[in-house]
Amino acid sequence: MTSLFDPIQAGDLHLANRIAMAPLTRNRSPEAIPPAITATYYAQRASAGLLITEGTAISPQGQGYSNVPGLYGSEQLDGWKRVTRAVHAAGGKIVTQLWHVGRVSHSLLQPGRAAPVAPSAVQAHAKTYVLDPNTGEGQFMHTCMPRALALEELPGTVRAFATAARNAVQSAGFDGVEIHGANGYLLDQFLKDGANHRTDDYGGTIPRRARLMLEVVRAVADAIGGGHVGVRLSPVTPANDIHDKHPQPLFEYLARHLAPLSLAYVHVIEGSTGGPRNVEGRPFDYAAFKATYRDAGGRGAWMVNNGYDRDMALQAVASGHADMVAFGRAFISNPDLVTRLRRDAALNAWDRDTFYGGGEKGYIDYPTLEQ
Ligand code: 8OZ
Repeated sequence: MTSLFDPIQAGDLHLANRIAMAPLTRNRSPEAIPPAITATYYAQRASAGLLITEGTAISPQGQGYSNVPGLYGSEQLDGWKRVTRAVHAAGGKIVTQLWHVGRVSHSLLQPGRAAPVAPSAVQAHAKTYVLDPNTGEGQFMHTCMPRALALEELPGTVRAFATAARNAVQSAGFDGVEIHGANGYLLDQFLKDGANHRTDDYGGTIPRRARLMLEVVRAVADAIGGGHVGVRLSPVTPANDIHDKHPQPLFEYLARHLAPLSLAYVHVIEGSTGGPRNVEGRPFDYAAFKATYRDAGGRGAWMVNNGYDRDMALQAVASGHADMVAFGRAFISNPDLVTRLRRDAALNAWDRDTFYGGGEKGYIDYPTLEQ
């Protein structure tokens, strides 16, 4: 029987175990440049089979929160190079999460203080974290009314994902990338009918709404090889005010079209991101979603996330529900989470007050077990 602690080949990534560190926004990268402590933070957690970085903006327009890192400037890539070197020296594997927030942004964070972009001019009832440009104080602010991307702009959006992927692997030394297709950000906005009201070839039917996502995944796979690419999806999360009337056929369509791309993995958030695993009024059959992917020839690792504890994770892998399990908050407070899970040791509690922003406190000072 397969164990959570067994190695796995995920596309071209050979991973020491089936435990991933989920992407976690930490807002500690002023000027979008990851500082030296970020290298320490990820290296401390390098015993994870796979580290997935926090969401990292592919372009200035893709930024939606203050002090989030990027992949579009040479100093940003140098900052990440320091991270990947430290992780590799510690024996780990690390991919970066390619992020475009779409409408979940504020004009204060956009180039030229322009409106954020989206499939359609539909505002999200959501908040984003913004530093006041005058005082430097952080506060949660309502997202701005977006403008709809013009048809002619979409090839540039696709190219921005591919360029960021190439930079991530060739300049910053990452082992691959994860495309952020979840949580109500740009690609999820195109997928779902609550945010996508377009009447052109990128809106309306399921194939049209899935088109931008699939173009991005194919372009990124062409740029760095599909075996170095993962995709994160959240079929029913209400995060960032996103919803769709018929998620099951939408995601099964996506599964059939992701299957031939020889991806490293598919990463599925089950339920409400960081919250309940069942979302009221939004049923979803995850087993059918996975079966659709496998039946269509998809061989990437199936990674699951959201509210897994040790027993659930062991069971998920042993039963074949999943090939890998991603842990989020538990990794913030337990750099040696893999050892603790192996030994069934107690976990450190996390401190919510230091999740977003700040420095070393709550970032690189959580204790490991005595060796
Ligand atoms: C928490 C705070 C800010 C951003 C996501 C990138 O939900 C995020 C995020 C999470 O995917």
